[in-house]
Amino acid sequence: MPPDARLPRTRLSVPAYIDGVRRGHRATLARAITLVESERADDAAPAADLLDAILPHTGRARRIAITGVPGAGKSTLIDALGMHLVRDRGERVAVLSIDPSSPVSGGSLLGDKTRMARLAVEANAFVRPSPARGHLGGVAPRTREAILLCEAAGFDTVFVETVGVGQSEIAVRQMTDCFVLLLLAGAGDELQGVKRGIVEMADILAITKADGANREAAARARTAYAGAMHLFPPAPDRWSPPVLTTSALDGAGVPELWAAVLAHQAGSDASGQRLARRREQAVAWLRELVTIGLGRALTRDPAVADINFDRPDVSVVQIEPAVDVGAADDNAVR
Ligand SMILES: Nc1nc2c(ncn2[C@@H]2O[C@H](COP(=O)(O)OP(=O)(O)OP(=O)(O)O)[C@@H](O)[C@H]2O)c(=O)[nH]1
Ligand SMILES: [Mg+2]
Repeated sequence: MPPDARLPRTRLSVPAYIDGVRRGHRATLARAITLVESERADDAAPAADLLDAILPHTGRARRIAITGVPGAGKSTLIDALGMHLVRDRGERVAVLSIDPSSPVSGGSLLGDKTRMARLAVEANAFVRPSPARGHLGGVAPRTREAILLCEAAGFDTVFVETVGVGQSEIAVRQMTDCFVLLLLAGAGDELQGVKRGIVEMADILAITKADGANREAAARARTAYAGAMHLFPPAPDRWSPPVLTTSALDGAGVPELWAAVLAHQAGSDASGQRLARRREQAVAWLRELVTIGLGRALTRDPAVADINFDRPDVSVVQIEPAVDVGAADDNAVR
């Protein structure tokens, strides 16, 4: 191991990050995401400056969430979809793969790269696993900022892969335009632990691994889900979530899935729903930043650190009113 392997890599200057990201330089983009994900106090100001600078160049990508229970085939399907976009449609695709960071397994960072083996080596693709660090159970704390950086780097589509554990879907839905739920055939939703609320949030459903011996079961599951979808109240723009079957293995249904994403986008653009959703998301983001910032400011405050909460006479904590929410959070909200 080289002597400095355990030390953090040296940071770039803010203009170097901005320039590299804007030119779509993937190594710089990866380092810029590391900077905004950093919890080091001295990274906060450069991260805020970087986000400030790139913000005017954001907002143009399609933001697509791909979710589903562990092993539903999310990574493999994103690989297939991404290849369809890069090869057949000449687009640039970024994938933020949110790893659940299991303290036991240490997460599957390498696993995700291998399951997107084809896309990971494409010049017009960027695959980035991010540790979730326990934040809301599955979405990395700075996923939203990472999406913005990918947009500033010129990617047409940003996929966010998140594992289906409930809370993370709600968080990821608050940063994407289209929510694709992957389901396994032959398991039935009650058996695969997919909560009704998550099915209700989905804009598109896909029964995965519809190939080989599984093809018929997938078709049956599709029919069952398509019937069940009618029981949910219609979306505000009356979009009716289609249920498709896909195989990442033989590519069946992959172009159709992309066509459904585009149809959803066209519909939500026409109805104004996408804009409304992004506005709501910006408000939710602000709220979250304020909460995180206040929490950090509180825990860093020496007056708070000195309090012994175990003392029986400590029941009410008085904090000085001037709470510094932190430069990064303050500047990032526009
Ligand atoms: N037959 C078949 N197998 C598939 C297909 N897609 C994925 N698999 C297999 O299913 C397993 C899980 O696939 P992943 O893509 O890693 O699933 P995931 O949902 O990303 O899993 P986690 O990220 O661990 O939650 C792998 O062994 C894949 O080879 C498919 O379309 N057909
Ligand atoms: Mg995966």
